[in-house]
Amino acid sequence: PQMERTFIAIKPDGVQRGLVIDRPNKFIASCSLLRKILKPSGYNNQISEIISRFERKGFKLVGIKIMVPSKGFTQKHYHDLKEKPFFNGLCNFLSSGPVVAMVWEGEGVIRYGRKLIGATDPQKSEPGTIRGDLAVVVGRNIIHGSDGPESAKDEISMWFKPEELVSYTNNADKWIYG
Ligand code: YYY
Ligand code: MG
Repeated sequence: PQMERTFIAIKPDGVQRGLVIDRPNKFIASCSLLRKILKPSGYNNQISEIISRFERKGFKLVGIKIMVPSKGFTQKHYHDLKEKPFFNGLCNFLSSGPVVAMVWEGEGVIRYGRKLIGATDPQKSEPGTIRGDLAVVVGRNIIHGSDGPESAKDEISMWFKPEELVSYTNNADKWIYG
């Protein structure tokens, strides 16, 4: 397979709404940092929702962390949009709370990851997509995904150090790729 990697981030709204992991007892119990951050939100019902959609597809998680990015960091992340009227609000929002930053690997994961996420405006995202199923307005569309090979490369290197990414063989790989 032609392996590639993309950068996916669950924005502060997705974290606070408890859409990160859908089996809190199983997953959160194993991660004290997540437990501390997610408990106060009170929405612990289906928090693996987003991660599980990538996982069930057959993509492989090779990096994950939770952090509150600084305003300056989010401005760098969204530098392409700096002329837009919503740029300042967007950066304030992305730096307002914990973000779950991830790198996913797989054949076609950059383009297909965008399909799983759905259109930028949740009003236009198809049902079945993450934004279509779980979000209502563009300013709170709960997830980010790199929009092409260039941005994937740039965003991965911005958000992760090389040693934070893990290459490994998944037992299911041969059943996913043949
Ligand atoms: O890549 P994607 O997140 O789907 O959209 P972008 O055009 O890169 O915009 C980034 C981010 O900006 C979007 O997820 C929400 C926000 N935004 C907004 O608040 N208002 C708009 N009219 C367009 C985008
Ligand atoms: Mg974008």
